[in-house]
Amino acid sequence: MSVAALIGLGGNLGDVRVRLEAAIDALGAVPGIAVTARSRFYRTPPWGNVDQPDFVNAAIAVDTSLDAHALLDAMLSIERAFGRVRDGERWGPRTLDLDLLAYGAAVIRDERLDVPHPRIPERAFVLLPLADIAAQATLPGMGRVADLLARVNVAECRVLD
Ligand code: PH2
Ligand code: MG
Ligand code: MG
Repeated sequence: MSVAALIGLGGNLGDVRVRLEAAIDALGAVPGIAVTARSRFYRTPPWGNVDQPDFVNAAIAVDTSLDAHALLDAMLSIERAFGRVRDGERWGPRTLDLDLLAYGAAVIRDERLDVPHPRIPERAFVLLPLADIAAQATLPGMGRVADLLARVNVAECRVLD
């Protein structure tokens, strides 16, 4: 059985775009993960801690035979492989951040996972790329991606070509 999952990608240190491309390839190379759609890349102002460089953000859809925790483990190992250091600073600068946004229609809240990602509705940098690949998707408890996107300010986000 395979599940359609949505993953957000971001980073703001070094050549992020090249790294995001490589991370997408690395995810697709994991047994049990197939990348089915990818968004455009966006330059977005930092959210949370604003005293850091702009981010590049994207989103992908995958079909996966992995359960949500195994998928998370694969994502964390790719973050580490691409130089992610977790220094404990919340919302600080990072080389690569992979966030599990949705896992089918599942609602998962445990010590490792919070899915759908609870801050999706307030984040243009997540919703904008997500709408490229899943505008009509309904996130459990949150509503349709397109409707959520209509409620956030995207004025300072730019598509990269
Ligand atoms: N990620 C954060 C904190 N702030 N801001 C933008 N624009 N994009 C991000 O991916 C991002 C952020 C923590 O994961
Ligand atoms: Mg994140
Ligand atoms: Mg993260």
